[in-house]
Amino acid sequence: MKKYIQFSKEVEQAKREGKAVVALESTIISHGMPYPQNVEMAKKVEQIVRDNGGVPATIAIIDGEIKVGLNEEELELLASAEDVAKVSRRDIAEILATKRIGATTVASTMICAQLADIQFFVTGGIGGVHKGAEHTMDISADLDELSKTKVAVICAGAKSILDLDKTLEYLETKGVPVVGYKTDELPAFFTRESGLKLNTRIDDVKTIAKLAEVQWDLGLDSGIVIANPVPETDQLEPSYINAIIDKAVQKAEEEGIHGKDSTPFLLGEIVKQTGGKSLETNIKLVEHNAKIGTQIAVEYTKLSE
Ligand code: PSU
Ligand code: MN
Repeated sequence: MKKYIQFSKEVEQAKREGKAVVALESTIISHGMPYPQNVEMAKKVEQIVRDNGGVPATIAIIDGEIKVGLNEEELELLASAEDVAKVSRRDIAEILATKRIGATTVASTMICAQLADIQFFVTGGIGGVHKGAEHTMDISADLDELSKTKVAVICAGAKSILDLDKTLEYLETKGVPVVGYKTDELPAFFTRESGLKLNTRIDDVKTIAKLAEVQWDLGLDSGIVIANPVPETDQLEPSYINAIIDKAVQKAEEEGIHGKDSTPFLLGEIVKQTGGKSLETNIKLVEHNAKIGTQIAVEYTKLSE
């Protein structure tokens, strides 16, 4: 299995020294944001991880290898190439075998992080149960992955392009801890609140790191969702953004968009309809997640000292 993994020098050295390595996904770059804001975001987020005492490991598939830690050229490629595949669990083997360029989703980034022995992963939002899933059965593979892969995902909750109520129910059924960082509610990505109460709230990063240690010490080999709300000054007005989201969902239905194209289509529509305002919020919340996620990862490394 190690023959498929290629670490960057920076990540390899960090692992040797026992430093906190933080995984980052690449679908958010290739399919979640337009160019060039996507590559700017990717570089800035890596820098934030470094500034907080961690080492970033952006993950993607290139030339038949899982790259753990990308250089600038590779980030640029992921951000601008036309033929980047969106790689979830089912696609990993195919994209490796055919040597295509692949951007990893939350699910596949978790898998690669676990293979690379990285426990913490920062992103924007996770996939979930789509609206209308009772008819379409469109449920992101991210949720199943969270139930069986030992990686903690720091995110701003999930977008209300999804059925957030069912998403939480699904995670509860699968036994995935969902921790609100300084919040009682599941954040809804662009907004700090969703109206959905969480079971767990923890206000300090040290205790979250401890929770992760206990979870995995017990052999409860699942992921953990750490939900960090968008900063107050960056959040969007709920009625404004939710109206735009509803329109985007309706348009996707009218145009018959489904399967793996669904989420990227909705994300693109929202950026268009908000005239880029949603993109600004998206970038800010990922940056905030990078800061908090790295703090948690650093605390986790201290537990074993
Ligand atoms: N939500 C976002 N931005 C994203 C994604 C989700 O706000 O970029 C991406 C992530 O990579 C996530 C994937 O894992 O979409 C989920 O896609 P799907 O719903 O097809 O599983
Ligand atoms: Mn889907």
